Amino acid sequence: MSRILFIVHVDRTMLLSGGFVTFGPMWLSAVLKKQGHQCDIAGLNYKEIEKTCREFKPDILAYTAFTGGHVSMLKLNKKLKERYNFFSMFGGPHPTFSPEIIEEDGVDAICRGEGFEAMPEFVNKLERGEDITQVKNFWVKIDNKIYKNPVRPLIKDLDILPFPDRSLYDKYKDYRLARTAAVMTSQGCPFNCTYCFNHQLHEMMVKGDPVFRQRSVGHVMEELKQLKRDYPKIEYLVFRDEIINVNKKWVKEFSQRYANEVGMPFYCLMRPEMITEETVEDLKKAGLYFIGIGVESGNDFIRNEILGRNMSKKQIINGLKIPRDKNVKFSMYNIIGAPGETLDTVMETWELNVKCKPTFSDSFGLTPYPKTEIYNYSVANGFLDPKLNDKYPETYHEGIMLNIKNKRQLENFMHLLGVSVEFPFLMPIVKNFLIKCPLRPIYNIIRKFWKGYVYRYRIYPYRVSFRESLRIIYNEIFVSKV
Ligand code: B12
Ligand code: SF4
Repeated sequence: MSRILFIVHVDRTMLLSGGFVTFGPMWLSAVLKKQGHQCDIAGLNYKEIEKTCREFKPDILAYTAFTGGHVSMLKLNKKLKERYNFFSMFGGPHPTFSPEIIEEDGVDAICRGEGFEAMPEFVNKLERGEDITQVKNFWVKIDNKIYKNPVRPLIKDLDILPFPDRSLYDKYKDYRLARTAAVMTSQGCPFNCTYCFNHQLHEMMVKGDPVFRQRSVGHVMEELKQLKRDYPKIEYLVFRDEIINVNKKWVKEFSQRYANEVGMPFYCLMRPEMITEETVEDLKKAGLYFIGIGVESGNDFIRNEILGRNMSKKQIINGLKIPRDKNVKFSMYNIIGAPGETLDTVMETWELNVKCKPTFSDSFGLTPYPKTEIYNYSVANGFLDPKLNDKYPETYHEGIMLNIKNKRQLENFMHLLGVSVEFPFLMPIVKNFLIKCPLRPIYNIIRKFWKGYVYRYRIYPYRVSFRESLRIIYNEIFVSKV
């Protein structure tokens, strides 16, 4: 039996608003526990990890790293290595696409891609003192020599996996108090947007592997019934799947069974051109309360040629009209600061948002993650200096990464977009005056307050208590990195 301590970004106050759990460790913990190992979790905080190390005495520290967040993980791991004796392994999106982090001091192994089969195989071999240099998906460093292995095929049937181990987070009070929980019914996405990790993943995988896999409706229902039993406080579910409605037959069966067997309001994500009357009606009967919709840009060239979204403005407008007409709330997500972005193109994004009348409009700065198509394009066209590879922000809410004209004004616009979609009469003053003032930190605070307000009054189907909203606002301003 090995003792494995997962290290992830844990934002305690965000746990309260639900959905902010990391599925990699939860799912891996379930698989590992089934094979007799013990697992625990700690946030990215030296004191918390040290305390857990003293009490839990882990053999392995297992980090789930995103690009940007990996820098603090590497630093922390190095510091811990000076005091404790453990094997360190890194998995998640960053090592998957930037496996060269194995060269960093203190990193013993990295896992590329899926860990469901690879991690238990590696842990078992390590425990038994067997050869760990040939485990597929893993790169290992022994006496400064690096052993690189190819990736293995993806798991085809997700139903063979146990349910994610939610108890991993039980130690956090905010999590125990939460009224919202997150669920994942699928892995992967069949689309190829240039800024998303899915297209890199498709390229990396074994030829012929299915890109998108979804658990059976029955398997999901069993998990949700268990969740209701174990966490009776939960009133709202957030489906973290990239797109819930890829498979129409699945949606039909899910809608029917969910209404009878679970019957809780829920949030999910959809692509605009895939929204149909039938899907929304079916899902609404089941409990659909809020849809998150990526629109990304109102400019056709940026949206389709640069970001690879492949959808017309007309498809977006028609798609979003459906939830609006059926009284289902929805948010529009926008990307600001892509190559070619100008003060005119962001105005097109604002216009499209205003036309579609979302419940909430949010925006993010384009962050070209290593090895994505947009990264290569940005470097090749002088928008990004590849030497900045270690300078990724931990979050893409704060600023714009690329070198583009009028960057500061575009960042100001990004922070003021949500408010000016809600109150379109503000746009002349935003455009002609506010974005020109060097007040970005203030605009960022306005945006966070607005988000806090929307969360309190619109996003949740239940009345968010005063205490909960105070914690959410506090978190948005002082703590949140997600
Ligand atoms: C749900 C989600 C979120 C949620 C929850 C985040 C969280 N902490 O888990 C929210 C909305 C909060 C979020 C926020 C952010 N996200 Co996000 N998110 C996702 C999403 C859609 C699913 C992640 C997931 O749970 N997958 C399911 C699990 C099972 O897969 P997995 O995590 O990859 O784990 C598997 C393997 O990687 C491996 N593995 C994982 N950990 C480990 C550890 C070890 C030791 C081993 C051996 C193996 C291993 O095994 C697992 C099972 O196969 C992904 C896209 C995607 N499909 O993965 C983006 C994604 C991970 N997010 C991304 C980003 C950028 C962010 C933010 C930085 C955005 C921001 N706000 O600025 C923040 C960072 C939050 C943070 N620091 O935690 C990027 C990461 C890109 C990159 N190169 O790092 C992704 C890939 C999307 C994209 N843009 O392409 N996100
Ligand atoms: S639709 Fe969403 S999840 Fe799928 S490739 Fe595009 S951005 Fe990624």
